[in-house]
Amino acid sequence: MTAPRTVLLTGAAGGVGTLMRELLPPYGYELRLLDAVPVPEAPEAIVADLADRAALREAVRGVDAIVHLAGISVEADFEKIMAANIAGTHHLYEAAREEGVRRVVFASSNHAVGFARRPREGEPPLPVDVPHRPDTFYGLSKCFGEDLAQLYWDLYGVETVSLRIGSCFPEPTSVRMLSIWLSPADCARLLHAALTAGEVAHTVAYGSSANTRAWWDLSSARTLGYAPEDDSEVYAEKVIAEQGLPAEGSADDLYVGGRFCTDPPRRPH
Ligand code: NAI
Ligand code: 15L
Repeated sequence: MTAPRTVLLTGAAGGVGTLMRELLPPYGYELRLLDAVPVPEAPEAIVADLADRAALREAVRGVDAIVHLAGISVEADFEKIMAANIAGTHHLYEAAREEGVRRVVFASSNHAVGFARRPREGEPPLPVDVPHRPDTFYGLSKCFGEDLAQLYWDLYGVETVSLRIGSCFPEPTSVRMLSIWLSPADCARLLHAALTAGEVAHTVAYGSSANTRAWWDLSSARTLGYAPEDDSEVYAEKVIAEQGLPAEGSADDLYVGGRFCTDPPRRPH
């Protein structure tokens, strides 16, 4: 596909959205911003909930692609996840279909496969084609998003890259994050690759940096053109000194999703 220029960024007021508002424009994108809450220092941003189908249709009109970050990003009551992440993502895809937007980059999550065992030392990295194994209703909503993306490709030719993001924060703050950290700069590289790769149909890729302790097979992301440059190892000594290694047999030790499997962080009611 021709390189997209105008990109709708949903979830623009959130953590990743805030980072990407700074890091994506240098790649040549003109961002149209959307969030349910006002976006700081961006009065031009569209303030709309994913429940508002008319607003979504208007928001996607004329864009070349969509980066879909909006949604609940931790565990919550099923009804809330249902509205924001499941129905909301469906509304966005419908708007894309109706307005002829050809490509979506969907922020999936490692929690779509959170109950998968994390590889031990010497074992091969986790491939993208492991069966879905969500650890929460939140993870389940990401499984839905990936399947919805496949459906919209098969039925309507709307392409998606579903990125199973690890932990995208300025720095890794836990031992688990040393394996799954996606630096903000690498996140921008990955989004750029997902936006500009040739035919992608529905491609699923893990999103992490070139971490020494990486758990995931990044070949799918690399095929898109992603070349990560950062490695969490520079933070390892500090993080391990502060926290120690996860206890053997703990969720952080056993599973990709870590504590989401047993004690997930929750959005307040
Ligand atoms: P965040 O919680 O900081 O931001 C999410 C944004 O979506 C918020 O600004 C919120 O207002 C907006 N939003 C929520 N419900 C909405 C609705 N119904 N309509 C419109 N906007 C709505 O999350 P973060 O960390 O920025 O993550 C962005 C995306 O990436 C999320 O979809 C998250 O699930 C996914 N992700 C993030 C990871 C990370 O490490 N930060 C890891 C894996 C996936
Ligand atoms: C996610 O999917 C969350 O959105 C993010 O807040 C982090 O908790 C991340 O996964 C993680 O697994 O560290």
